[in-house]
Amino acid sequence: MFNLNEISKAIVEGNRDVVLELTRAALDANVPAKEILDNGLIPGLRKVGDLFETGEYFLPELLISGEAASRAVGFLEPVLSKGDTPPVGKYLIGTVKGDVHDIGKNIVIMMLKGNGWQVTDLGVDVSPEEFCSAVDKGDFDILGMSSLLTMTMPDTDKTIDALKTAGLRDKVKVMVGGAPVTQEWADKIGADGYAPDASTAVKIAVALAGES
Ligand code: B1M
Repeated sequence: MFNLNEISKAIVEGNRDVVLELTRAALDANVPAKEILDNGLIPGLRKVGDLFETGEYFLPELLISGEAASRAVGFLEPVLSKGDTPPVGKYLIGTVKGDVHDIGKNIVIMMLKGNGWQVTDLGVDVSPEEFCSAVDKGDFDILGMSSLLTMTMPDTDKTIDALKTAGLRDKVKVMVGGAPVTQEWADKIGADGYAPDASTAVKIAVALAGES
C-alpha cells in the first residue's frame, strides 16, 4: 500500500522533486488522484500553514512548499480534469483582489472540468471590476470566488455589490469558497452558494445550475 504521509512529509520539507516523484509513483500505483490530494498534498500544506502560524516557518518555506504542491497538482490535472460527462454549464472563477493563493482554486477548477463544466479562469488578484466585466461579456451560469485571507474575504462582498451596481447580479449565481470562508459569510453577503472543498463545490454548482 502506498504511504501518502510521505507526500505530506515532502511538502512540509519543501522537497519539490520528491513531492513530484512520489505523486507520480502514487498514480502509477493506482492511488486515485483525489486521494493523493486529500491524504497527501493538502494535509502537507495544512501542516506548513500551522508551522507558519507558530513562527517556525517563514515566507520562503511557505513559498517553496506552495510551489511543490502547485507542481504536483499540475501533474494531477490531466487525471482530475478528465471526464466523459456531457457539458453541464459555464463557470467563471478567480481568486479575489489582493490574494495570490491559487492551489485550492485550481483544484476546484480541475474537479469542475472533470464533471463537465466549461471553466474560465481569471487567475488571482481579480478586482470586482474585472469580475463584473467578465460576467457582462460572457454567458456564465456561475461566478465563483476564492479567497484565502481573512483580509481579502470582504472582496467577495464588494464584488457582489459591484455586480448589483452594474445590474448584473441576476445574470449569474455566485459561489464563494476558500479556507476562511463559511456558510455564514456566504449568507451574510448574499452569495447563492458556499463550498468548503472542491467536491462539494461541484455538487453545489450542479444544484445552482438546476435552479436557473
Ligand atoms: Co499563505 N496564508 N500567505 N501563502 N498560505 C495561508 C492561507 C494562512 C492560513 C497560513 C497561516 O497563517 N496558517 C495565512 C492566512 C491567514 C488568514 O488570513 N486567515 C496565510 C498568509 C498570512 C499569507 C501571507 C499574508 C504571508 C505573508 O506574506 N506574510 C501571504 C499573502 C499573499 C497574498 O495572497 N497577497 C501568503 C502567501 C502564500 C504563498 C504565495 C507563499 C503560498 C501560496 C501559493 C499558491 O497558492 N500558489 C501560500 C500558501 C501555500 C499557504 C498555505 C500554507 C496553503 C494554502 C493552500 O494551498 N492550501 C495556507 C495555510 C492553510 O491553508 N492552512 C496559507 C491547500 C488548498 C487545497 O486549500 O486553498 O483552502 P484551500 O482550498 C480548498 C478549499 O478552501 C476549497 O476547495 C479547495 C480544495 O479542497 N476552495 C473553494 C477554495 N476555493 C474555493 C472556491 C469555491 C469553493 C471551494 O467556490 C468558488
